[in-house]
Amino acid sequence: MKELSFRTICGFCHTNCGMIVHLKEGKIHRVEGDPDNPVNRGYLCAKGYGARQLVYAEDRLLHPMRKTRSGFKKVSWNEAVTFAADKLQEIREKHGANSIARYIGAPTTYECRDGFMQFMGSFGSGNFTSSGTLCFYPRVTGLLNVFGGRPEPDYDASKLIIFWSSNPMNTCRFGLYSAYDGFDKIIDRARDRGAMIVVVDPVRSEMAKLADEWIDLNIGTDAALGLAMLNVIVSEGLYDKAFAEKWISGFDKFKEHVKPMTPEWAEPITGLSASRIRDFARLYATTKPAIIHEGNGFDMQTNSVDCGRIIAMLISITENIDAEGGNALYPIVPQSPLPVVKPPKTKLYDQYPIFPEIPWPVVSRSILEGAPDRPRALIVQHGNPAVIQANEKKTREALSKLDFLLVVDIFMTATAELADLVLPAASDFERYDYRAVASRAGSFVALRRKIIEPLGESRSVFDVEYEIAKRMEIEKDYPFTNNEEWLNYMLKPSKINLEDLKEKQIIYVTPPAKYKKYLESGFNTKSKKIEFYSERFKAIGYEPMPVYREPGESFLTHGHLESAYPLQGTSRKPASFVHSRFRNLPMFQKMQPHPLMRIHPDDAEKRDIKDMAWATIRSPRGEMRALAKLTYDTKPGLVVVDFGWGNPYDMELSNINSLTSDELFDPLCGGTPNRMFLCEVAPSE
Ligand SMILES: Nc1nc2c(c(=O)[nH]1)N[C@H]1C(S)=C(S)[C@@H](COP(=O)(O)OP(=O)(O)OC[C@H]3O[C@@H](n4cnc5c(=O)[nH]c(N)nc54)[C@H](O)[C@@H]3O)O[C@H]1N2
Ligand SMILES: Nc1nc2c(c(=O)[nH]1)N[C@H]1C(S)=C(S)[C@@H](COP(=O)(O)OP(=O)(O)OC[C@H]3O[C@@H](n4cnc5c(=O)[nH]c(N)nc54)[C@H](O)[C@@H]3O)O[C@H]1N2
Ligand code: SF4
Ligand SMILES: [Mo]
Repeated sequence: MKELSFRTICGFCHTNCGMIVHLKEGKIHRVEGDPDNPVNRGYLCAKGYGARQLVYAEDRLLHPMRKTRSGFKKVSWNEAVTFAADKLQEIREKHGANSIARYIGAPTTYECRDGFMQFMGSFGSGNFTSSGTLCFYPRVTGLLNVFGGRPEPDYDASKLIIFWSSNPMNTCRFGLYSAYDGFDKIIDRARDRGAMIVVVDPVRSEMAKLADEWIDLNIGTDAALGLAMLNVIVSEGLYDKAFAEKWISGFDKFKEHVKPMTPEWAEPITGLSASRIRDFARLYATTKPAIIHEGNGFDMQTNSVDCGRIIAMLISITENIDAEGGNALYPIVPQSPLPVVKPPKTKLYDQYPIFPEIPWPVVSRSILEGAPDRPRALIVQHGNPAVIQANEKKTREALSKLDFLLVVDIFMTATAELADLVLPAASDFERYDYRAVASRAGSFVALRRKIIEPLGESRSVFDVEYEIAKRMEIEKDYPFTNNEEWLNYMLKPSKINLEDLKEKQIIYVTPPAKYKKYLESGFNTKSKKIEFYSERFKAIGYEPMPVYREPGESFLTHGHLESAYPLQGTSRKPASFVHSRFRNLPMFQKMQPHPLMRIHPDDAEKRDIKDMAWATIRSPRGEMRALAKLTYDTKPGLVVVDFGWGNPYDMELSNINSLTSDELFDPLCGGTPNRMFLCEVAPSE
């Protein structure tokens, strides 16, 4: 039988590569990269090739499942929707509209980003939470507060590329949402141009191995490095005075602020010599244009927002902001607002007022403490908090204490197992969806296509939320009733629709990037300038200028733990998986069956730990097991443990977040230090 082929986009990670799906006898037969999608130009990573296994997985959730005393029971959609609507109605009558909260995981698809948004609006609850405190929100909060935008690296004209706490060789995340004529060729092209590559990372990451220079600072000390670089740039006059005068607000105060933050001050903190810090600052300030691609490495520390501010200041003072070959503010695809009317913020936002949503630890604590204004019901969509949030034990406790937990997923995950009701989601190949992509050539929209009918009784999220809304008689504000209508509603401001996209697959909706737009309209901040001194932070009682804070769980802040837990632990995202996903699929399992713990040979020898033998890692919170990998890629004293195991189909004691603390926070955003904990390691019995 002839193969039928469809262009679409992968949804397994934020990169959303163009993909061609081939069908045989109505079933997905094979997939390949789409050469005409500017994101990947034909490349697919190994995970993308696993699409067929995911769709036809034996253990895929295909029916609504309701928890009973004797375990989960298959129920009809009618029963599931009635149960959800009744429960939510009952909770609202007893405790008010803010008694529900919506939780999403990493928004690798827009369906994930938007699912249950309008439902919250129609229900009247302003409680939005997610994995955001661990992902890119903390550093983006920092960037936004300095220059009012989140720039994308403009790789193809850059002379110096700094990957700062990012490892896109593993994560394929070269920008936030941008296309580069094949992201897998960015490094080759940079090399051909003679551009220099520097990596700032405590670990010799896959990207560090390719770099011209690896700046191997102590973990969690980026703010000290960045502030010392700013000190060098200011004190050596490596910036344009006219630019600073015109475009930076509070610069005089800032100059005083960084005066004591010399490279000599930063040396014992960062573990980098003062001369190395000076050289790095000079290199960055004098090689133009240059990029800093800041990544997720300092989000899961306790000084993430200020790290974001410091990076923004480095980018600005060197005039790389919105510069060709620097960090550019690409045009944005216009989209409609969701929900149509946003409910007011609740009291749960008060503790971290600059953060755009409620940090999950605030929600979790309110539940555990039985606070009167706590959410009683949680809708978890496309997320797995039980595995990915800090302190697995406490997270599970909080989820278990809810009056009602609704989970929408495609597998029976650790979080789904705790739910009262689990709804089977249609996969990325069974529903319409889209992605807005920024790029030099202009910003475009790419279509995710419904290629096959949803398997079993699985359904798309918008379909489900509308059904529940209808049952509750709160559907009148809904601007859509299914994915097709949602897509058309969202893209109305871009003047394109589903029919156009079906025909063309990719549609550019903005002109090509223009640089230095601030020359015409200033920056998107209150003062229209780059804010080195933040009046907003000051008014809240925060430090108006960024500072170095000793990282979360360190020997300085927690000296009493040092004798029992003399090692620092951090986590790593393996290339074969996205977070906690898909370790139940044979192909993925084969790529990496078990979590690894990278340990320096000196530390291993002291503890009699052998290469590729099982080791147990203990922290003040709990323990996990991993295969030890002896390597010089990590420094003595630092063990690097793989993240993402912990679902029911994984082995026991495999979740790194059984080790991490939910009691230490970035004071500006409530983020937990999932990248840093004190620990000890021993051979496993
Ligand atoms: N220690 C440590 N902790 C971390 C991190 C770390 O590096 N170290 N990383 C952090 C980061 S950056 C993030 S973003 C979070 C990630 O946190 P999450 O996004 O919560 O993690 P995922 O495992 O991706 O969970 C997504 C869930 O969506 C489900 N899913 C997949 N496809 C579909 C679909 O089409 N529809 C629906 N409804 N569901 C679907 C998957 O089965 C999975 O259960 O973890 C954070 N936690
Ligand atoms: N294969 C795969 N790809 C993914 C994901 C995945 O789970 N797996 N997740 C997706 C998501 S949601 C995200 S947010 C992105 C993240 O992607 P990236 O932004 O590339 O971030 P990570 O790979 O999480 O971490 C980058 C580096 O930070 C380093 N690091 C740790 N602590 C510090 C520190 O204190 N300072 C500095 N300078 N560096 C530090 C780590 O050693 C690591 O090499 O990846 C996305 N892509
Ligand atoms: S999982 Fe791989 S193929 Fe899919 S979007 Fe991410 S990088 Fe592309
Ligand atoms: Mo993330």
